[in-house]
Amino acid sequence: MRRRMTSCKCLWSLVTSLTLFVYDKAYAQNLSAADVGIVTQRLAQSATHSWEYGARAEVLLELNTPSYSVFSPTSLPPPQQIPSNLTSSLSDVIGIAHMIVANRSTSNGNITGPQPLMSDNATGDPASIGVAVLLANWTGQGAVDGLDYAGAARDQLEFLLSNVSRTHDGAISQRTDQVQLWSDFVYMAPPFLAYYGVMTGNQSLVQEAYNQVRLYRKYLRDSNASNIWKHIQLGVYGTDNGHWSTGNGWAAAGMLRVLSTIKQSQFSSSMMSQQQDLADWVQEIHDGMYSYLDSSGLFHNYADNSSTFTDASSTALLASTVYRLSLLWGVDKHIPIAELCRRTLSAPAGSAANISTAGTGTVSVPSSTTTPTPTPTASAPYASSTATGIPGLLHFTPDGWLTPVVNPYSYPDQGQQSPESEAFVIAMQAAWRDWVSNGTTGANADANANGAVSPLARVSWAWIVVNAMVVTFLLC
Ligand SMILES: *[C@@H]1O[C@H](CO)[C@@H](O)[C@H](O)[C@H]1NC(C)=O
Ligand SMILES: *[C@@H]1O[C@H](CO)[C@@H](O)[C@H](O)[C@H]1NC(C)=O
Ligand SMILES: *[C@@H]1O[C@H](CO)[C@@H](O)[C@H](O)[C@H]1NC(C)=O
Ligand SMILES: *[C@@H]1O[C@H](CO)[C@@H](O)[C@H](O)[C@H]1NC(C)=O
Ligand SMILES: *[C@@H]1O[C@H](CO)[C@@H](O)[C@H](O)[C@H]1NC(C)=O
Ligand SMILES: *[C@@H]1O[C@H](CO)[C@@H](O)[C@H](O)[C@H]1NC(C)=O
Ligand SMILES: *[C@@H]1O[C@H](CO)[C@@H](O)[C@H](O)[C@H]1NC(C)=O
Ligand SMILES: *[C@@H]1O[C@H](CO)[C@@H](O)[C@H](O)[C@H]1NC(C)=O
Ligand SMILES: *[C@@H]1O[C@H](CO)[C@@H](O)[C@H](O)[C@H]1NC(C)=O
Ligand SMILES: *[C@@H]1O[C@H](CO)[C@@H](O)[C@H](O)[C@H]1NC(C)=O
Ligand SMILES: *[C@@H]1O[C@H](CO)[C@@H](O)[C@H](O)[C@H]1NC(C)=O
Ligand SMILES: CC(=O)N[C@H]1CO[C@H](CO)[C@@H](O)[C@@H]1O
Repeated sequence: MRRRMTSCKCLWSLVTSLTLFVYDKAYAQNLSAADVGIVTQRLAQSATHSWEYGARAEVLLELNTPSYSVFSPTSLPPPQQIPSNLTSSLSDVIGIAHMIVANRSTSNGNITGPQPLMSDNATGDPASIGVAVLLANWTGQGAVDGLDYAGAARDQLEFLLSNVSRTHDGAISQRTDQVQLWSDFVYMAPPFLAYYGVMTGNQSLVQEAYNQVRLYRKYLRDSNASNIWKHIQLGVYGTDNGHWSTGNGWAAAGMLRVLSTIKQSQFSSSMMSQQQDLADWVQEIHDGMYSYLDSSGLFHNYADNSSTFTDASSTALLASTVYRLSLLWGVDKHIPIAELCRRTLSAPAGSAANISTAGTGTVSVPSSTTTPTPTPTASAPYASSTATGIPGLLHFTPDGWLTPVVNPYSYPDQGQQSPESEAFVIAMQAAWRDWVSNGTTGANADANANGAVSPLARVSWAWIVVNAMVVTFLLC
C-alpha cells in the first residue's frame, strides 16, 4: 500500500510535469532575458550604418526604457529631468546621439548649415537617428557635454525639408542623386518629423509626417497584390516593383511610430482622422502580408514570390507591428498569427512549425526526442549579459544571429549576419512583452478570412492534460 502510494505520487508528478513541459514548450515559447541580451550585444557590435544606429536607438528605448519610447502610453514629450533610476538604461541611446553629433561635421566634410546627421546617399536614413538626438537635447545632454543637439536636429530637419528633391506632389526622395521612393523611408523620416513637431510644438511638422506617409502609400501600395507595398518606385535606375517583405515591415513600423507620436501628443484630439488613417494603413499591410505567410511561419523575402527564400528578419519586424497595433488601436485581428510567428522565431532547435491549415497551426517540439532544452549560457539581464551565444534555438545561430535573413545591403540576396534583424527581434520582444503585460488582448481571436488561425489546439492540450490527470488519479 505504501509502495503503491509512492509510485502513484511518482506517476502523478511525472505526468503533470511532462504535460506542463510539453505545454510550456509548445505554447509558452519565448526568448529568455539572456537570449535577448545576446541579441542586444550582436546589434551593438554590428550597427554602423545610419539606419542601423537609428533602429538600434529606437529598440533600446522600447526594450530598456519604455517610458522614453514613443510607444509609452504616457504623454509626449517625456520628462525633461531623467529619473535617476533610468539614467543607466538611457545611457546607450544618449551615447548614440553623442557619437553621431560629435562626428557629424567630420562625416559631412565640415560644411555648415543644413546637413544630415551623417553622410549618406539615402536621404531619410540619417533622420532615423534624429529621435535620439532630439531626446538628448530635450533632457539637457548639451549642458553636460557641450554639443549642440538642437542645432544638429534643426540642420537635419532643414536638409530634409529644403535640400532634398521631391515628387511634384511633395514626397521627399529617399535618394540624393534622383527622385526615388523606397518603402524603408517611412520608418526613417516621418517619425523624426512627427517627434520634432511634438518637441517644438509645431503642428505643421506633425502634419508633414502624416503627409509623407500618405504620399509614400499613394506611390507604393499595390492594389494588384492585396495592397502590400512595392519596394522602390520612380527614378532613372534602381526601381524594384517587387513586394519586399522587410520594406512592408519598415512601412508598418514607421506608420505606427507616427501614429503613437500623434496619439500621445498635444495634437492628439485635433488629428483624429490622421491617426485613424495611419491605423487603417498598418492594418492594410497586415491584411495583405499575412495572406502570403509561408507555412513554415516565415515570410518569403518577396512576400508574394514563393521562389524567394524565407526571411526571419521581416517576420520579426511585422510581428512587432501586430502587437503595437493591438496596444495602440485595439486591432487584434492578426494577433494569433503573429503569436505563431513569434513562437516559431523563439522555438528550440528541432521544433516543427506548420501554420498552413486554418485552425490547426502549430509550433511544437518533436515528441519523439528527449533533447533539446535550450540552456542559455547566461542569466544576466539584457544590457550586461556576458554570454557569447544562443545554443539550441531553431532560428538563431550559435552566436546569436537571427536566421535565415535577407542581406540588408543587398536586398534580393540571403545574408548571414544582419544588424537590422537583431533590432527587429528586440522590437518584437519588447512589443510582445508590453502586449502580455497589458492582458494579451486578442490572443483568442477567431480565425479570419486572411489565413490567420486561432491559437491552436490550446483546447486539445487542455484535454490531454485533464485526461492524463484523470487516468493517473483513477490508477491510484
Ligand atoms: C523608477 O522609480 C519610479 C519612482 O520614482 C518608479 O515608479 C519606477 O517604476 C522606477 N522605474 C524603474 C525602471 O525602476
Ligand atoms: C566619423 O566620420 C568619419 C567620416 O565619415 C568616419 O570615417 C568615422 O568612422 C566617423 N567616426 C565615428 C566615431 O563614427
Ligand atoms: C575638417 O576639419 C578637420 C579639423 O579641422 C580637418 O582635419 C579635416 O581635414 C577637415 N575636412 C575637410 C574635408 O575639410
Ligand atoms: C554614395 O554613392 C557614391 C556613388 O555610388 C559612393 O561613391 C559613395 O561612397 C556613397 N556614399 C556613402 C556615404 O555611402
Ligand atoms: C531642445 O530642448 C529645449 C528644452 O531644453 C526645447 O525648448 C527646444 O525646443 C528643443 N529643441 C528642439 C529642436 O527640439
Ligand atoms: C542646402 O541648400 C542650401 C540652399 O540651397 C545650399 O546652400 C546648401 O549647400 C545645401 N546643403 C547641402 C548639404 O546640400
Ligand atoms: C514649423 O516648422 C517649419 C519647418 O521648420 C517652419 O517653417 C515653421 O515656421 C514652423 N512653424 C512654427 C509655428 O514654428
Ligand atoms: C494593376 O494592374 C493593371 C493591369 O495590369 C495596371 O494597369 C495597374 O497599373 C496596376 N496597378 C498597380 C498599382 O500596379
Ligand atoms: C504544412 O502542412 C501542409 C499541409 O499538410 C504541407 O503542404 C506543408 O508542406 C507543410 N509545411 C511545412 C513547413 O511543414
Ligand atoms: C520570383 O523570384 C525569383 C527568384 O528570385 C525570380 O527569378 C522571379 O522573377 C520572381 N518572380 C516574380 C513574378 O517577380
Ligand atoms: C492596454 O489596453 C487597454 C484596453 O484594454 C488600452 O486602453 C490601453 O491603452 C492599453 N495600454 C497600452 C500600453 O497601450
Ligand atoms: C514575459 C514572459 O513571459 N517571459 C518569460 C519568458 O520565458 C522565461 C523562461 O525562459 C520566463 O522566465 C519568462 O517569465
